[in-house]
Amino acid sequence: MRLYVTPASPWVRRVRVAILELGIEDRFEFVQTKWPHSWGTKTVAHPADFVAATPAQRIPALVTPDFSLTDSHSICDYINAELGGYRLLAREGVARWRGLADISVASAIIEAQILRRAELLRSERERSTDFLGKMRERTLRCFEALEKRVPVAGSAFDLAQITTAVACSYESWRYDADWRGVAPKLAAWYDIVAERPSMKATRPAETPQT
Ligand SMILES: N[C@@H](CCC(=O)N[C@@H](CS)C(=O)NCC(=O)O)C(=O)O
Repeated sequence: MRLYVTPASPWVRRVRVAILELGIEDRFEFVQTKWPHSWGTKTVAHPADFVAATPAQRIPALVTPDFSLTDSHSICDYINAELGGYRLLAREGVARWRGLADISVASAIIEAQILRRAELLRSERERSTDFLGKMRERTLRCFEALEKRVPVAGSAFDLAQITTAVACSYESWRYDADWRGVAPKLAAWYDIVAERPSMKATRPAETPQT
């Protein structure tokens, strides 16, 4: 299976960490993508195989022999159900819905982080400071919510924890450490899970430019 990636993307990272946690990396061919900074506002040119893989032209995208999946949610769902024996998210019941509740808040953070990034790639003249402020406020509000449900030490590093850890990491890497002030217990938890081999192997780095 072919997985389109870049080390800067938190959406890609949650998929890559999930794969590493399940020990199934030999099932994938990882294809590094390249992006110009103009991706934030313009449709950019991509190689034909990537265009064929995903009409959304976003990463992550997974091509299996039978179908293609064009976002991290469906890819994580596929990996968990078909390759992971539901070890990263319960198949049903309250554990599933609690997991998805946390995933939805952590994903709201990642979405705001990426929207903010796209806005910051515009020229200063074009940027909306209102929009940037709104995304930052949403991010901090969601960190505050996650602070009220910090994972118990030693509990399974599942999809909810993976998505949360990726959001924490991206915020410090791209922006600042203010989230640690609003979510100190979460920050202490993050410092522990950041040392997992799957997290260390996927530390963010800038995307190669076309
Ligand atoms: N909801 C999607 C979001 C994917 C996404 O926004 N990926 C970004 C990279 S972090 C991207 O490919 N952006 C390029 C673009 O929007 O043109 C997911 O879960 O995968």
